[in-house]
Amino acid sequence: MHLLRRCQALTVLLVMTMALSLFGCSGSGENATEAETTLSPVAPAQAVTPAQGGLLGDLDGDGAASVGDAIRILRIVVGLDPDDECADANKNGTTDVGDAIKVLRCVVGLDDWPLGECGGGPIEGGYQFVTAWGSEGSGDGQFDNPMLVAVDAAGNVYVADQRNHRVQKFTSTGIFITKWGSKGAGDGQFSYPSGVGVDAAGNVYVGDRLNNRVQKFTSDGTFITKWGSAGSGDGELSGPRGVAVGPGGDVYVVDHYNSRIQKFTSTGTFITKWGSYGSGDGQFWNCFGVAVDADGNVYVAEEANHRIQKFTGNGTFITKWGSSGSDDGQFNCPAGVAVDADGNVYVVDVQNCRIQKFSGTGTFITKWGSQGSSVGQFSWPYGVVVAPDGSVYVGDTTNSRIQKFRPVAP
Ligand SMILES: [Ca+2]
Ligand SMILES: [Ca+2]
Repeated sequence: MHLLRRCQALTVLLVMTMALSLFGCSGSGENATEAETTLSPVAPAQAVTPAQGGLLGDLDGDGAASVGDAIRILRIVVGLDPDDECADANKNGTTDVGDAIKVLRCVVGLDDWPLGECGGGPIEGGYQFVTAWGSEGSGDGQFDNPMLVAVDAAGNVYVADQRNHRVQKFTSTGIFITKWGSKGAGDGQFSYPSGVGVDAAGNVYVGDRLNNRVQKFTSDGTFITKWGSAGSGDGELSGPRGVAVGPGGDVYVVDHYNSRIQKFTSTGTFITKWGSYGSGDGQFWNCFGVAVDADGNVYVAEEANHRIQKFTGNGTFITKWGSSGSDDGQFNCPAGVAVDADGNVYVVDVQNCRIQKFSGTGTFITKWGSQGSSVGQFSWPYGVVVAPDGSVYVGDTTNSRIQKFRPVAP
């Protein structure tokens, strides 16, 4: 993104905003503008203390609405300033032109000020709710059964939007960037995609579940290659679920109905496999999510065995933890699994409607979440991923939304 282009976009947005505010329009903020879809991601905030909170739309913190606040919002929209959770004046979950319009309406007295509180989201288990986005539907930013999620090195979030047969890409604050896919078996089409993984270069791998294949795309959704077909031979797949990329670029695929993990090169050449149906060490029962740590160790979540298994990158069993239940360290159908830069493991405990966090050897650290639709609550969540800055994104499946949390100091 060139500075000139940003400045031009900023000027256009400013003129548009002023015009809309003068005519008393209220921006819906539902549709991403061209500026939003092309802006480059901003560096995620390294928040380590709980947000103190403030007033929505008051970007300079002086307790009043001003034109300066609106300009600050527009600078965020076009990528000149990092995002601020107090920017979402119209409360639609993203920073957009509508927020600047909302503030300007307050400046000229068309709307009442203040617009509400920002920041200071509920804290549970050492994690603070930051934001949520999405609702049920098929429009941009809407979901139908969102499953597993992934994040790239820049902090962008990818969602396997299963029943919409597509992948959606968002900024770290939930601004819609792009989408790709439709129902079908052609290149770039999907049949109930369930898993998504991203490599260090930003390429996106999708577990195309009922097409029994993996598809690889660029970070903006351009088809690169595909591999797999229905079966149980090497390189064949049966209902692939989770997909994860190791530190060397190899791709691990949860071969759900074959009860095994398959490992491929980044272009789909079969390397190795392990697992069989069962409950012993190295066996799987309804394996679902997979994650790889910085050392190349592989973590697999199994819904029906209610456990996490840890392997070397070539499938040698290391350890396991978990059993059926709702106590700390127990699971009721774990699905998504993720690992952070320090090697901590995060598990979506689907029917307990919570996230549990463990050390890399399975020692329970913390948990958060309960069943419901309020912020910080979940309804049959499936996906979890940790961004480079430690933010945790959860695919809150039955609530048709993504929720973002951040670790906070006590
Ligand atoms: Ca202000
Ligand atoms: Ca907004």
